[in-house]
Amino acid sequence: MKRILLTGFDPFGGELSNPSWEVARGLDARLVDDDHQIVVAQLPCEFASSLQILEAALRQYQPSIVLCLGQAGGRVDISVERIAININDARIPDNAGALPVDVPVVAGGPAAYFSSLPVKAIMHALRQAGIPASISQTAGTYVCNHVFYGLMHMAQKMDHIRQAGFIHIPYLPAQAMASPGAASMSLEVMKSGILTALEACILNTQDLRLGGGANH
Ligand code: PCA
Repeated sequence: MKRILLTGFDPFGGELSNPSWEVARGLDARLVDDDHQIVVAQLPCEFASSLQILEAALRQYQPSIVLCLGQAGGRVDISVERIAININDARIPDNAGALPVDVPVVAGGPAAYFSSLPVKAIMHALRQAGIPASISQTAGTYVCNHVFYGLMHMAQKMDHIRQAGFIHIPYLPAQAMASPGAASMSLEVMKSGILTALEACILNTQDLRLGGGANH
């Protein structure tokens, strides 16, 4: 049985929950396409420790697919991240109080890494399933991008990892109640969407060539 590592974050920024962890833990132990099983890890929303916890989970589980999830409050759909950049520039302190500004994730590392997930195939599969989805050209410069970049950096040296990347998900409805006008998506739809995304990863060893560009 191959393993899929699915991660989510602790709540941050005064929120009581984080949809990324609610989705990940809700999918723990699920089988995907019969020969892959989901294992999960909860990452702290902290620059300093998040990648240590992720690295420990990668070593423990030796997954063939790694999908890290994060909350993107205000985004309207499931956004499949295309690129991780080598910069931390925090707008608010992380859960440990750290506020790095213009510090590389990995000193001396390349400027960016592309996701090795089939991002267009994932977007397409989600839309086919009736779940709003898009390609995102930036995961921001906070802890999510930090984890995404660190994941891609580590994955280079871990032969067991076939595909790795990051998906941002919207607020849960309960969170959006506190921010009138903000978009949200139900936990059930997001869980089903992430399962669909993982099936698309297994089915598509090569990405599809579909439009998914943006002007920003
Ligand atoms: N979202 C934040 C960090 C943790 C999370 O769930 C981000 O987008 O950087």
